[in-house]
This record gives sequence, C-alpha cells and structure tokens, in this order.
Amino acid sequence: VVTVQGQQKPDTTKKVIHYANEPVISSIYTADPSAHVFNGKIYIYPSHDINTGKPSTNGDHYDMQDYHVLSMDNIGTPARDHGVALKLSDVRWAERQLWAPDVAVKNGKYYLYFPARDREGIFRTGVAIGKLPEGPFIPEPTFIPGSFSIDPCVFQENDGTTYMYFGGLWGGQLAKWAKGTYDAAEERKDLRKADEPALTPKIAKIDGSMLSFAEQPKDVVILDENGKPLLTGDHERRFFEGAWVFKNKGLYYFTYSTGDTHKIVYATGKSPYGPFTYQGVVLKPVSGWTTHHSILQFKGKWYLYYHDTQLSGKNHLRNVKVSPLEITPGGKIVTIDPIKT
Ligand code: FUB
Repeated sequence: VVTVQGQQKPDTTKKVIHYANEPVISSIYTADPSAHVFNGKIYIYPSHDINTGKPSTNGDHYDMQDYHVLSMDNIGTPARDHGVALKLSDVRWAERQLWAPDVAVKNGKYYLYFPARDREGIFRTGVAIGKLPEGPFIPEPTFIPGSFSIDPCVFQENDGTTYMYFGGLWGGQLAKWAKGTYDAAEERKDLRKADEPALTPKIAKIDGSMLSFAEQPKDVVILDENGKPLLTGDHERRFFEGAWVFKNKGLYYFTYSTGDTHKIVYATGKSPYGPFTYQGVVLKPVSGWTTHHSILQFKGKWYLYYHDTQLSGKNHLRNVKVSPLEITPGGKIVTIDPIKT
C-alpha cells in the first residue's frame, strides 16, 4: 500500500510525506540498507538479521553471521537475494556481530566495508573484495588498522577520493574511544554532561589501496543554528549512529540516526569534513528501536532506503523498505512520516 500526501506549501517545515510500504524482500530479515547504483541497477548492502537467542544487553541480540546482497532493477519491483556474499566464519579477525556494512568501487573492484567485534570484543572495520557488486567478497586477513566503533559509510567524490564516516554510541562503543585508545572499563552511555558538546562521529580518508586509512580519524562536528556544537543532552538532534553522506548541488548532506529518539535527521556542510549544520528530520520514528538508512538518486529521483520491524514485530528482526524522498529546489529534505504497520 502506498499513500503519498504531500502538501503543496512552500514552507517545508510544515510539509510531510506520509509513506507506507512493503518490505523489499520477505524471505530473510534485512536491516541497515546501504544502497548504491552499479551498472544501472540498485544494489542493497544490508545487515542480515537472524535470531540466535542472545540477550538484548548492549545490542548483543544483533548477532548477525553473514551478509546477503540484494538487487533491484527498478523501484517497485521485488528485490533479488544474491545469497551469501560473505560469512563471519571466513573472517579471520572477527568473532561476532556483522553489523551495518557499506561498499565502494574502484577500478572495477568492489570493496565491502563491515564492522564486527574482534576476539577481544572490540568493534573494528574490515574490508572484503569482490569482482561483482553482488560478491562473493574475500575478506582481508586483518581489520583496517586504526578502525574502531561501528557503521562505516563510504562516500566517494567524482574524482575517486574516498572517505569513511563511522561511529555509534552505546553498544557501538564510541564512548570507549573518547580518550583516543580503547577503554574497556568505560561503561557510561553519554560520557559528557548534558551541556557539553556531544561525542562526534568520525571521518578518515581511505588511501589508494582502499584497504587503509590515509589519515588519523577526525571528529565530524555538527553545529546548531547558532554555530555551536550540538550538546550531549540534545537527544533529539545529536549523532547516535548510522551515518550516511551524499552530495547534492555541491552541498554535502550528513545524515544519521538520533538513536534513543529514533529519528533520521540531517545536517549540511561545504566540505566532506564538515562542520555540518543541523537542518531537520528526514524520517520520523519507524516501528522498532533502531533506525538506519541510505539515500540515493536513481533515474533522476531521490529515494530513502530504511528499515522497520513490520515482518516480525521484534527489534532485532528487521526488514528493508524504500520510499521516495523529496529534496526541494532550496536543498531542504521533506520529512517522511512512515505509517507504522
Ligand atoms: O544492525 C546493528 C546495528 O543496529 C547497526 O549497526 C545500527 O546502525 C543499528 O541499526
């Protein structure tokens, strides 16, 4: 069922798209969709949710053990499942939790970037290489040196310069790295006081090999309307996880999940490094605790890939969906209000 009711008012803060849709695939549970166009087709790189009975402490019930790549010839046609593209048991350094991946292409090779916990329980980001967009992907023997936390998002400029954004609070371990090295004893969810600047996501340029960082990760600063960094207490707007970056008319859009307030929001800036200024809500809360998305242009139109829990009603068994997305001529994203199913 598709219901789109866009009001025709120029004030985009009052304009909301109401959207209800079916999962793009229902034979497996999928989440955290990173969607890209390769060879004229949409390829989706999701997490593959399964139920292993792990408790929900710290996100341990998100206990994924492989990746499947999906493809779609068109929006509105069913997604095809290309089968297992990479399995945890083939990744030498990783012990558990294959979380939200992303992909990039260079010189005809596809690089799948994925977070997982290593054998010490620390989230790291690995790379696996494939000859086709759907894989299979062969993992490198070690994780990317200097990588940490979760949710890698890879953004490529037209000249091939490639950046990785990453980070996630709470179970995503960003707070444990606040001093620059991993602090296993750091158990606080929000490290800083409510009126102090929030923890930031990170960015690092990826070098020509596509296998290493070319620089130390840097902070991605998100500012409010007065040019001040968003604060720890600002749970409606501060970064939580799920970064996704795209460029439209020369402007960089840094989009992300607010976690415990369950929104996808966006901020814009003039450089891939930021700073980015908070702009508004992309997607209101969906059914389920997590929200994670990607945004792409296909055949001249913008789309939002996201997930909810329509098929299972359970937080850790999610399903990917796609919705049209509107960006106004002035560059504002029109908020999507998903109809909860
Ligand atoms: O899928 C596991 C985690 O849940 C992801 O890494 C987060 O973004 C959240 O969607």
